[in-house]
Amino acid sequence: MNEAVYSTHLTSHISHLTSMFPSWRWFGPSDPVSLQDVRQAGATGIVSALHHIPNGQVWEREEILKRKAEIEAAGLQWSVVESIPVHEDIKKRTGNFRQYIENYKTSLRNVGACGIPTVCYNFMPVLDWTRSDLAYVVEDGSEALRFDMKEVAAFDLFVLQRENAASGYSAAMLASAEKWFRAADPAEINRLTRNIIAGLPGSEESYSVEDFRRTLETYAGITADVLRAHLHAFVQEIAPVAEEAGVKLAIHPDDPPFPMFGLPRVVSTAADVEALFAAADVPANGLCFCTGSFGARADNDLPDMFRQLGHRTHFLHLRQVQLEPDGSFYEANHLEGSHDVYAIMREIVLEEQRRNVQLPMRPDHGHRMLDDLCKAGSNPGYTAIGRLRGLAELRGLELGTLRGL
Ligand code: DNO
Repeated sequence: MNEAVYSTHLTSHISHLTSMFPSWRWFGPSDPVSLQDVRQAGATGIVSALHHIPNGQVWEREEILKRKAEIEAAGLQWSVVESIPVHEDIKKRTGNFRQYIENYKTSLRNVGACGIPTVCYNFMPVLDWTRSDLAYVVEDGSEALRFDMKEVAAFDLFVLQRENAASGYSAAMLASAEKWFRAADPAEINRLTRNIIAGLPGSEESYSVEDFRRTLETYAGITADVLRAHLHAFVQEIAPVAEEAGVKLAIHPDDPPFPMFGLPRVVSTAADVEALFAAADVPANGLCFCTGSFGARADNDLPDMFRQLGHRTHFLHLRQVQLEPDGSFYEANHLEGSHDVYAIMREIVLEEQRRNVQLPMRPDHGHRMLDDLCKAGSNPGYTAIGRLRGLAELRGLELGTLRGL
């Protein structure tokens, strides 16, 4: 056998060729997945946020440094803040929005001063990401997250009873939503309601049906154009501060990337992102390229989008969705689903070489599988083993892609 096999040469060759910065979302000390688990999964970067700080308040340096020290004590590096949440007042430009923008700038300066290079955020009104089923059993027995259009429509029409809701759905969708609702028992309806409005992991908001209805009303008159103008005005203020603080901003796309419950969406397509880049033309004004979020629209061609938007992409969320004809989707294994993962990976690797950067990448979500199926208290989408599988598969694909260039 060739002597080289026994030397470290091969391993160092491999790590030299790995271009992404393998990262992992960690919700902080209460996360059932420990930092040691993360190391064993093969990630070296941590994506984390100070969830205990109320939305809108300043992240003080002391608090940031405390979390950073904890991460570093485990031999890991805090690669990305996900997220500093954007207060609803900023999205609507009402109430205390001026103060909240000032606080946001201070937080960015503090994050930069503490040496964390990237901050992810989103501009989705009212709800962060949305799913209807958190335990959709796929054919191998593992559980995936699912967005079922007829169930979401049933919630909208019959639980929320939103005025004019029916005008947002096709006749066929109205019929299947009604059929589903008539057959569903109260426990199912309750579960669906909670899944949609009680707040998924990482969301900063949680509502009762009554609160949700009231909050939706506060968006009356906020059309897509108005929300877009508010986003651009916000980014025009914070991007120069981020630039100066040495922080790269990475906006997370809408998940899913289409209007829901009458709320507009403005970060769903390449055109939306191009307009945002143009609104504040500095490198710090960038994107979190989330393949699963953009990928929930059949008309988003992901490799094409990456070719177009990669130059300002500062963070990667990699996962796959399986699309269905009525607009529903579920989260497929990381290398399966409706999009060509190899073609996307190729664009990523080429862009990283062009820019000579290692983009932080986290395997976004994963199925609940194996031992995790027996554990209580895991965060939907954020179990250890499903993400470990995703990370391993993605890193293998990356290495193969690099070697094959
Ligand atoms: C879901 C996540 C989102 C994301 C925020 C970013 O799994 O990708 O909650 O963190 O939208 O601000």
